[in-house]
Amino acid sequence: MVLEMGGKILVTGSSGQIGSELTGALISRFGSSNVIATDIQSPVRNDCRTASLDVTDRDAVFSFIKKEKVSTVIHLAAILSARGEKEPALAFNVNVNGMRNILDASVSADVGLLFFPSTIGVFGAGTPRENVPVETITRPSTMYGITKLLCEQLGEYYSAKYELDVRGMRLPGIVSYRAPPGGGTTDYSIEMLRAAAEGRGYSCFLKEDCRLPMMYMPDAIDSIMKMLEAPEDRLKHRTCFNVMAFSFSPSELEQEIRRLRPEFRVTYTPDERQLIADTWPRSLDTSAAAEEWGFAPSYTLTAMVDDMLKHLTPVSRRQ
Ligand code: AKB
Repeated sequence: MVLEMGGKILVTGSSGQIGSELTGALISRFGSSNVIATDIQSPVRNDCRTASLDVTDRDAVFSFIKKEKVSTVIHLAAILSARGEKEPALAFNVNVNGMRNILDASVSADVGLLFFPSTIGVFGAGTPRENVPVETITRPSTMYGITKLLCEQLGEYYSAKYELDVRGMRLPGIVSYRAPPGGGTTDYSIEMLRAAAEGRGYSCFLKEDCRLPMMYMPDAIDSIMKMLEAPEDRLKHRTCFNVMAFSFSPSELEQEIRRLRPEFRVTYTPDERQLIADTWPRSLDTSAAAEEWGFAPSYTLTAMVDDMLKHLTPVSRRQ
């Protein structure tokens, strides 16, 4: 099933980094009366209906999806990598039990399409480092990676067993300026750009040469919309598409920022998040996403840094 005009679209985790922007894109494309934005606390927005929905509350998920006659679920509620290592039981509950509740409720209420983001966290120390193919060694060492790999597999299972079209892509670090990210390993990039825009120095929690796959938010939103609207018969994969726009290390980002802010300085004091990043690849093979649903990111690292600093710089500091 493809995302179509007219059906009700439920977004979980809609106050998060991706949700706060994807919800707006869904409203622009499908109309505000067709989108319901939810989060554990009711989201603050006035362009569509909002509600509080805890995805770990199975009864609440079942009754919400049924009562609202939801036809598509965009399931974004999740605990990310760094927070997941601090609170593994919470990560398991939200990421696995939350996904299972959404899957079962979707099957029982005849939802047609379910999207969830997977992650580069599904890879592990045994995965090749460069140009990683979709099918490769996936033995993650973090609770986040383990739970998201299970979500990929549950998505495949429910798609095969029930008439539920489950789709997902392995997102890299996403850089954006609207809602702050929460609890990820790639969050350093946004913190660094924010510090530079505000005229502060930055102490980075990853090593200066730790290259990771990344993408700018407009390309992430465009990719998710493209994937949702791709005809199902063109998809050979379902829940495990690799996507990324470029790779950079903290020191490469620092150099890019210095192009515009020559006075900007970073110190490097890696913490336990470096251990997570050490198990992730540096680059991915995105050809399956390009072939099957037209993945084509447009922002380069330079264009992203220009745009981020333009938006993040306080009006009082702009020249
Ligand atoms: C994280 O750092 O946990 C996320 C991710 C790469 O999935 N941004």
